[in-house]
Amino acid sequence: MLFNALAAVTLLATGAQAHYRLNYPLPRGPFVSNLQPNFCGGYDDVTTNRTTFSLNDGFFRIRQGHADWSASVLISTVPNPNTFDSFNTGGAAGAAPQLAREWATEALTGNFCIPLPLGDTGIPGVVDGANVTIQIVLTGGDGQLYQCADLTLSATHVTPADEVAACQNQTAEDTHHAAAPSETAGAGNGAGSGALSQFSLPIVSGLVAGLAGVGLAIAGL
Ligand SMILES: [Cu+2]
Repeated sequence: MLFNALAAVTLLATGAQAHYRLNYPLPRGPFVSNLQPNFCGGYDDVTTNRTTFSLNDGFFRIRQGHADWSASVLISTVPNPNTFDSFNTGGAAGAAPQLAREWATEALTGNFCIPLPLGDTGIPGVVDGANVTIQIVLTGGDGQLYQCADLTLSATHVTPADEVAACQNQTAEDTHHAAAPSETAGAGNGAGSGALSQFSLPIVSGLVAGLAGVGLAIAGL
C-alpha cells in the first residue's frame, strides 16, 4: 500500500512526460517537456531542417496524452518567426493571431491526424514555394503548450507514403503524465471521428472531408 502511494507520488513528481508530441511535420527540435509551455516549445529561432509540405493536401499528426483538449494552428510567413507577434496577421505586434486552423475541441486521447490544407486559408504569402512556420497551440489541462515546425510549401509535393500511412486516428488511454499510452490500434477512425469533426476550417467542410481526401490519396498510391 505504502509502495503504491509512493509510486503514485513519484509518478506525479516526475510527470510532465506526456503533454503532446508533434510527430508530423517534425518540430524545430527534440521534445523537451518542461519547455513545451514556452514559445515554439523552447525553440525560439527558425531552423534549416524545413519540411517540404504539401500546400493543398497537408496534415499534421500529434499524440495527445490527456483527455479533453483543444488545439489550433498558427501560421507565420516572416523569415524568422521568433516571437508570438510573428504569428499575428502580417507578423505585426498588436494584430490578431493568424490562424491556419481554428480552435477545436476533442475529448479523446491518442494519435490524431488532422488535415491542414494551408492553401485554402487564403492567408497572404501562404503560397507555393513559400517558407512558413506553423505553431500548434494545444491546451489540455496543463496550460497552453506549443510546438513549431518550419515548412517549405509545395503545390506539387506528394507527402511520403509512410507519413500518409501513419495518418490515422487511434484512441489511447489517458496517460495522466504517467507511462506511455497503451494503444487501442484500429479503434481509431470510428471512435474519434465524431468529436474530431469539430476540427474544421471555415473554408472546408471539416475533418470528414479531410479524411476522405487522405483516403483518396492512399487509394491513389
Ligand atoms: Cu501535459
